[in-house]
Amino acid sequence: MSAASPKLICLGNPLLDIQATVTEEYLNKYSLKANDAILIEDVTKDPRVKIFDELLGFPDVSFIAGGAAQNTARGAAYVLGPKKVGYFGCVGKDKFSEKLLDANEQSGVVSLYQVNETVGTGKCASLITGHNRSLVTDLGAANHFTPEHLTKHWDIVENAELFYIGGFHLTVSPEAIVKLGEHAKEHGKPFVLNLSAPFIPQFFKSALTKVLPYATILIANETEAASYAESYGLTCEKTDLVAIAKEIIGVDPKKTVIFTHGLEPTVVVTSTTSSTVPVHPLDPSKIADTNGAGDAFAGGFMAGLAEGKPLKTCIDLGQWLAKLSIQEVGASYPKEKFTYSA
Ligand code: 26A
Repeated sequence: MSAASPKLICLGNPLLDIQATVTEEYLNKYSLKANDAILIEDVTKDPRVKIFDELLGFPDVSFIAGGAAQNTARGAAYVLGPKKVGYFGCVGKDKFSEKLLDANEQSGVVSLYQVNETVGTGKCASLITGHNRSLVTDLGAANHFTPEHLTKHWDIVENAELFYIGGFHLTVSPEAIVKLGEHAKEHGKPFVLNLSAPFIPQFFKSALTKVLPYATILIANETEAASYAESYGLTCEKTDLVAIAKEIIGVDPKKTVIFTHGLEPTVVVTSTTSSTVPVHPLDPSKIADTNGAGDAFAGGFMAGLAEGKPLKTCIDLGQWLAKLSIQEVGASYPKEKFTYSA
C-alpha cells in the first residue's frame, strides 16, 4: 500500500462550527433543547437561520472546524499521525472550506473533498449553556455529496482497511454509505456507523434500515439508543442499553454495539457477550465544553481499531481522547501531543 493512502476512511458532512455561549432564554426563543442536534431543512422558511448572524455579535464567538465525522477523523489522526486518515465530504468554494482544509492539514487528515461551486460550505451553530451544547445545522454544500465522488477516488477506498460513517450523513447520501458498505462487506473490512443524533433513527429510519446491515460496529449514546428503541418499536425498556443492543445485533454474529452513557460506563455488546468499560473522569472545573466529546470518543476508538488493538483497549482509547477534547473549546484536540498508554 502506498504511504499516501490512508488506512482509515471517514465519510460525513464537513461543517464550520460557529460556537458561542448563550443563555437559556436564547435557546427558548428558538424552542431549542440544551442538548440536542437539529437540522434546518428549509433555509428560506426556518426562523432559526437567523441564529448564524446573531451569534457573530456574541462576545465569545469562535469559528472552529466541525462536522461530526470530520472531528472524528481529526481525532483518529491525533493518535495515528499524519496521512493515516482520509475524509470524504462536500464543501463550497469559500473561506469556510479553506479553514476546514487547513484544520485537516494541521491535524494530518487527508481531505478528499468534493467541491460544489454554487453552494456555500455548511455551518453549525453550537450554542453552549454550561456543559450542554445545542447544535443547529445548515448543511449547505455538505448536502450535495454524491457517490460518484467516491468512484473518482476508488483506489483510495480500495487501499483503506476500515471505514467510519457519521450517521448524520444518512440525511445526505445513503447511496454513498451503501457503496462503501458493499466494498467493506465484500472485503471483510470493519465498517463503523455512529447514530450521531436522536433525530436520525426517528426521522431517517428507512435510510438507517438500509445501511445498518453493513455496520460491523455501531456506536451511539444513550439518548440515541432510546430513540432507536422508540422508532423501531422495541418492547424493552428504553433505558435498557444491553437489551436494545441485543435487538440491534439480532442474529448477526459479526455485529458489535457500543453505547456511551455520559459519565456512566460504556456498554459493549456482541452476539455472545456483554460488558462495560469505565470512563476517564475529569474534574468538572477542567471542562471547557463537551461539544464533540462523542466524536472524540469515536476518533480514539477508530485509531485503536486501525492499530488492531483489542476492543476494550479501543474503547479506553476513545475515553482517553474524549477527556482530552472536552478540555478544549469546541470539537478540538490539544496542540500538545499526549500519548495513550493502556
Ligand atoms: C446533518 N447534521 C445535523 C449534522 C451535524 C453535524 N455534523 C454533521 N451533520 N450537526 C452537528 N454536527 C457536528 O457535530 C459536532 C459535535 O458533535 C457539529 O459540526 C459539531 O462539530
